[in-house]
Amino acid sequence: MKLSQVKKYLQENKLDAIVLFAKTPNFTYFVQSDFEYGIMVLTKKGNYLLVSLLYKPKFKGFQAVRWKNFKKDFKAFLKKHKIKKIGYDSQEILLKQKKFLSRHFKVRDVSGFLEDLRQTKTKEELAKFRKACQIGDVIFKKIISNLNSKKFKTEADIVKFMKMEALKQNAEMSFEPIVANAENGVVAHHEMNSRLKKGFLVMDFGIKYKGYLSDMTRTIYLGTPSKKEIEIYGKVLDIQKKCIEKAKIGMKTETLYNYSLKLFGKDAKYFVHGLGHGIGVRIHEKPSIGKAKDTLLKHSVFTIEPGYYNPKLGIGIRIEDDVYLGDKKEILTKSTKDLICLKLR
Ligand SMILES: [Mn+2]
Repeated sequence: MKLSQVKKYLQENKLDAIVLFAKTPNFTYFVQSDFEYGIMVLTKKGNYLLVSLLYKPKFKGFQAVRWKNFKKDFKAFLKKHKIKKIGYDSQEILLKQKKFLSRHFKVRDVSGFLEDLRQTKTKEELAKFRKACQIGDVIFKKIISNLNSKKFKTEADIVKFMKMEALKQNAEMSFEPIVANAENGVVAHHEMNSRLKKGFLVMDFGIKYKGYLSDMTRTIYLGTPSKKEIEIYGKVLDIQKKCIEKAKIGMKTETLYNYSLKLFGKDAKYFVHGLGHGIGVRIHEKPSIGKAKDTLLKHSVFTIEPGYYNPKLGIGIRIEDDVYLGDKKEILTKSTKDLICLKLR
């Protein structure tokens, strides 16, 4: 996983190593798996996973170093590899871990470098995204058919169903799903125990597959929408499609965001968040598609998710896809975006 670029970075920045702890996105990134134990040490000469005797990790490009007595063996390891100056990830570190590192090393924050490194995806990563998105699409289909046969009474029932279906496919949710019906769609967080009723139903959920996170939103309608509601949905969908079409390699993200505002026109005041964000081992990565100074890079994966939130009308709509910007542009989330209208019981 781009370990050669790490070596180059260490050389250029006069660091001896980058040290990462288990259960953090960058750790996941470099082992490309959900293995969650030990300490990772990336050096100019080699890459090491320090683990207790319980584990025997086998990962491409890594050597396992198993400790009997952590303190003693860790010190010996440092001495052997002459590690004094290290980089750490300030975004994902516990206070006690930071203290531990400062005690043994001269430290420098390298989270920005790691974030930039992760922005372009390899084929291997893309395959994981594809699988995550595919699982999400299957779950969406099942939700629609269950709504049709009236299996869900509340928004919370749908969330529970998403979670169970993900587990069945050896995956999990990439974040706590948002399922918001009618006027609930206008607020960011709400109690999900009210009965499903007439109105739009926003479903924003993602799948975590082997460490990689997808993020998709579909908005459907329960009951029969008014002409005005159909019109607003159509507008959001049109903007979403146009923004995907417009996105291209080398484009400033702010340009794309401003384009979406222009398309919203007088309704731009109802679009209250960014247009999208990179995804990967974290749910919000670079690039940020809003008022940011980021650029759409070749081989990046990001969301495009315009929304419309009108508290007066009690209407919330969001449509979100995951897009891969390779030689060709590819929409990874394939669920239909045509407005699905379901009968209420
Ligand atoms: Mn999103």
